[in-house]
Amino acid sequence: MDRRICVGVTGFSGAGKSTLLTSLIYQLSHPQKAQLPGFAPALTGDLLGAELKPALDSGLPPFDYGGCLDALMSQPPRWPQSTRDVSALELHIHLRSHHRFRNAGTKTLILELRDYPGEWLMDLPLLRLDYREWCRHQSHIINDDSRARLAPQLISRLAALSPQAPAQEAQLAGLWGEYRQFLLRCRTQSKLSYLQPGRALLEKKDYGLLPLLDLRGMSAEALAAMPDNSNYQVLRRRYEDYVQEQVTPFVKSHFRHLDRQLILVDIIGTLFAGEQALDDMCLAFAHIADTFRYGKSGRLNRLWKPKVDRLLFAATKVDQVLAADHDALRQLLGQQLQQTFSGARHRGLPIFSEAIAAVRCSREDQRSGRRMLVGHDLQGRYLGFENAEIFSQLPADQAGWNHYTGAAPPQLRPPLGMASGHIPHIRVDALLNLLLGDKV
Ligand SMILES: Nc1nc2c(ncn2[C@@H]2O[C@H](COP(=O)(O)OP(=O)(O)OP(=O)(O)O)[C@@H](O)[C@H]2O)c(=O)[nH]1
Ligand SMILES: [Mg+2]
Repeated sequence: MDRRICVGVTGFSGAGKSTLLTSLIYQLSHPQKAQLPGFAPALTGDLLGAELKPALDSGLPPFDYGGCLDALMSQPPRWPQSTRDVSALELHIHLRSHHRFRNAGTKTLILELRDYPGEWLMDLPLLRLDYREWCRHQSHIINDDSRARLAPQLISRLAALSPQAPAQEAQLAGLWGEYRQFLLRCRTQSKLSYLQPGRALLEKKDYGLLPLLDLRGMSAEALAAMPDNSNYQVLRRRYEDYVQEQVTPFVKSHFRHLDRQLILVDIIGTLFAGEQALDDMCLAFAHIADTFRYGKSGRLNRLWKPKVDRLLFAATKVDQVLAADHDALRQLLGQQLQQTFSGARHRGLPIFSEAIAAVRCSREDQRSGRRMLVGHDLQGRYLGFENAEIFSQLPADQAGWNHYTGAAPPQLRPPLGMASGHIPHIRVDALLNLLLGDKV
């Protein structure tokens, strides 16, 4: 009997989704070359191999494994190209069967992997909120220092936009352009996570979805009675269209099929961006937690009875820091998750965390008695560096945060020599175990 499991792989742009999928597929398809001691079937020799097939039933475009692998294995090696859309694939994992009554001697686990942008996940809370509620929610978070200081003028202009005034197309279009730039700055400059509409970060489309930031003293009834051509009504309709045309189809056609969800987190990038970036990551975790707890929210619940039985968070690219710091990274991620998921609401949702590098780009060396990382930077220059030490507790004050400011480790190029058939990694086997250990 073949078994099937559908796993969603997500993370914000650049979190390492495509690279991890490529490494995972490669490791499982080449069990003799892969080093997967933490994955029981590989250790016992029961992992016979895996075949890649298109996930035809999903109706989704195929994940470009060939292209990603070619990039990693080319001379000089390159990273896969950035992807912007959802994609899927099936991996038929062949395992030796020890079942007494089966004579075939093998069994197959069909692992369907679906890669989709984490930015889409950040849009799911919209299903729980009507436009008025979303405005209040945005008004609350946008006035937080980490966002407010990036675009003070835009925020005052949005706050000054009168709900009842007749909408002026040119004014709204101008504001939307600025708002989109603001969201992009929140991501690239401040490494913030909880940004809506999430799709605006990925594509330059005219969603025109703006929050009205000052709805104080206006009841739901008063807002509903506003003229059809008022800013409030025009923006409310755009919001509803976005939810209807972008968010709902994603849940219906894709999201609700997931059995397990893997969420990749660039915790190194976030930590080195500072306290506000880390706080915002926790805010995003809280909303992810609510999404997977489905719970009480009418609309989301009608669309989706989640069957996700396991939520996995993985810190990626840990090869950018010394092995001595890997555990601190796991501790930090674990603490943030614990804070988010410890509430009664989330009890019973199994969550796990790991720290991995899909493709290990550095190795450790000893120079003048100090441990260092050596590798190549993105331009291919040979590099030796020691990263700022990572502590397993978050800094208690600004002075503590200064330790991380401006000290982010360099981005690395994939290592040479993978064409010989071995993709070095860190703890991808442990991740596999968390993902599939109970199914094989
Ligand atoms: N050092 C290191 N860097 C990595 C690793 N995986 C990914 N990266 C870096 O992260 C970047 C993004 O990786 P991708 O796999 O393209 O990430 P993604 O989540 O698919 O990104 P999008 O397609 O843009 O959404 C790469 O270009 C590398 O610079 C890793 O295991 N180690
Ligand atoms: Mg990608």
